[in-house]
Amino acid sequence: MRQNAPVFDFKIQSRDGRARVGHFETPRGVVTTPMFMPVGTQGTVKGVSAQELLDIRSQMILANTYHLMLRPGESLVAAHGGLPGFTAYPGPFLTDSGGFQVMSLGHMRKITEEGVTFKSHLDGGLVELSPERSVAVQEALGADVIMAFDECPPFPAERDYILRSLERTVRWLDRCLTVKSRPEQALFAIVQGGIHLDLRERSLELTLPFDTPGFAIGGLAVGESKAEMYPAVAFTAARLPEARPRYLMGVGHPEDLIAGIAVGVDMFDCVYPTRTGRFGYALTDDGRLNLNSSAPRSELRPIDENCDCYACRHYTRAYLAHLVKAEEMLGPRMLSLHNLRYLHRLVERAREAIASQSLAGWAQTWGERYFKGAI
Ligand code: PRF
Ligand code: ZN
Repeated sequence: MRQNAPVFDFKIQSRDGRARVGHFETPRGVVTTPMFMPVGTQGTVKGVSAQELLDIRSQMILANTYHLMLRPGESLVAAHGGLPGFTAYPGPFLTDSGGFQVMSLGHMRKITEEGVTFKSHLDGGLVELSPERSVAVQEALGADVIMAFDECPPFPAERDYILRSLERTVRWLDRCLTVKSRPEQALFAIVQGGIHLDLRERSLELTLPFDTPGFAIGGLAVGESKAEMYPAVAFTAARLPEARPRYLMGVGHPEDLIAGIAVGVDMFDCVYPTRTGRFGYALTDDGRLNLNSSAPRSELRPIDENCDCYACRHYTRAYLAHLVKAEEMLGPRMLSLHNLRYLHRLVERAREAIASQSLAGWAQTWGERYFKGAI
């Protein structure tokens, strides 16, 4: 029997052009959109504690089926009552289905109608993942939103391959919904089709009838240029139902969030803020500040005067640059925390701009300063 969440009541409060501010309720709390999800692949946002995630007002954390099924195994997570018990983060979670991670991390992948067989990146053992197994693992992990098991073709890929792949992704969606058994979890479908608008159209035509409580835009940010990605995002978002949250997977950079929000995207996730933080970079309205360089080492001001994160309230650029230089772990930790807060604040500011019908002007001003940003 097909089971999905009784559509979790996505409500839109305000609009500005195609952009919207909305919210939806999950069993673990309300999520206000547009929003950005920190990536906690292994059940931890690298270097950031659950309390710190709450402090910077994260709303929902992304975790991965692929990694957690291989280690520590979903039963151990289930024994803790699911991801919130395991990780001590009490708010909403979303789990990705594993297909994308198999493609980017697994070795010797074999994709058939049944599913994917691959060698574990941990011990080389053969592992199988299918729509049924992905849903079973995601049910054990206990996230509030779970994702359909899909295939994200590499970039570039043959048109014909992308077409056959997106059709199979729809058959996999059907199988996911058939075995899904926990009504409190909402399953989002994923639209594929690469950068080809006619293939996006085909994917939409086949996927929309499933009327899932939310829809994701997959298959992008895999190596194509922004000039190729943005039209595909705009095209797809414009054809997704108004009354469902739209999630652009694996995106992105601050400018991608703003571009996505402008065309009606509601949810984003990306490793960028934490990864670039680990490399010693801090996001600011004046661009990306490199704390590996010499200039910040003498600056007695915070990364960002307007930021309310712990790092900006307590530390100077000079101190943080010292931590980075000395390879002290507090450095990458604080930069990850700040960068996540920067993206949360960015979407908060976008929500305010939408509510006051000033998104285009705000985005223009933000972009001019961010890209001038020779700091
Ligand atoms: N599918 C899934 N997860 C993803 C993607 C996808 O296409 C992407 C694409 N950038 C990121 N994460 N399941
Ligand atoms: Zn900060």
